[in-house]
Amino acid sequence: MSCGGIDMRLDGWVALFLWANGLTGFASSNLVLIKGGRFEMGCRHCNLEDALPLHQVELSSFWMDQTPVTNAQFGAFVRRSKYLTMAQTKPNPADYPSVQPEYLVAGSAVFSPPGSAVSLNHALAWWRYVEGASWRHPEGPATNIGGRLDHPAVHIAFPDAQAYCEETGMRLPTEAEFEYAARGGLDGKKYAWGDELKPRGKWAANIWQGEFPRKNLAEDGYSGTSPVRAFPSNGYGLYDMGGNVWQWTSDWYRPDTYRLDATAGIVRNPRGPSTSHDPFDPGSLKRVQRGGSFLCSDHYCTRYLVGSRGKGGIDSAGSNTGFRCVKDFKSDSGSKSGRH
Ligand SMILES: [Ca+2]
Repeated sequence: MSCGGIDMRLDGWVALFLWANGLTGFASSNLVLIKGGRFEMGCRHCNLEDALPLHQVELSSFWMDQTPVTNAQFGAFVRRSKYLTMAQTKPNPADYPSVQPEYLVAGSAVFSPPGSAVSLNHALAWWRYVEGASWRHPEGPATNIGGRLDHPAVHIAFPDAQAYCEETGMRLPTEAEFEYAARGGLDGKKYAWGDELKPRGKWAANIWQGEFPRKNLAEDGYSGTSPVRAFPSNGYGLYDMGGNVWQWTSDWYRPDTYRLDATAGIVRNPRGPSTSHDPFDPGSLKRVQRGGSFLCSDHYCTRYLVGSRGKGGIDSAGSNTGFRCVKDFKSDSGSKSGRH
């Protein structure tokens, strides 16, 4: 990958020229410059209370990873830093006083389709905690990422994503930045690519087809994760802003965030609430996740709807949890750290 300082600097200056001339969406290596502006945040199509009311948000310009962070990129980070993810680390008994120590083993949640129909109210029916599952071994110790280097890294907990972004001189996107970028310049549309789920009869994202969670028809070509550029980019040149994997944002999750923001008129560069609260799981600290995943379908989850919101406990992840990073736009910031 071309990431030498000179190449990156040239890319940066070209991007700046295009930005100055109103031409956004230019990719600087793996980064896309998202020109700041105002948009209507929230989802009128989702039937989800926490994604309402619609409200006006204004953002400064920023750079964003063109794709979710891939296994190849995460592997390079691990080689540089020797970082161990939370899934690779035995939980500390002091953090889980109600759990018997013998059950505290390193691992992560792996999607495991049940053999028969189950209630969609009980997610544990299709998730299994697998000892040894991690980004290197997505379905457990006997599996690996061979052939999946261009897929998103998964089993990434919030601190893991944060560590990667910091090491590469970046940060996680705010929830508002993610939605603004995902809309790709389209106003008030249902999806990152428009209003049709299957434009021109083709699947536009890696989601679930068939009876969830039992029957995965994989009509879009993928039953699990897909290469990060397998589906068309949105209007800003960003891939996988809906479907494939959930992606962390830096905002704490609260269901009333939009209600409070909407009282403030135009909200500028919101960074989310100062505390987390999920009334359905009050004991857990959660950050907002965006994008839905390959497990979302039109009758379950549907969080690939561009204005919908997801949430995840900061210390947990699964075989459909990934991330991407952003970076503040400054007049000299076209040259990235060169570590992507
Ligand atoms: Ca699929």
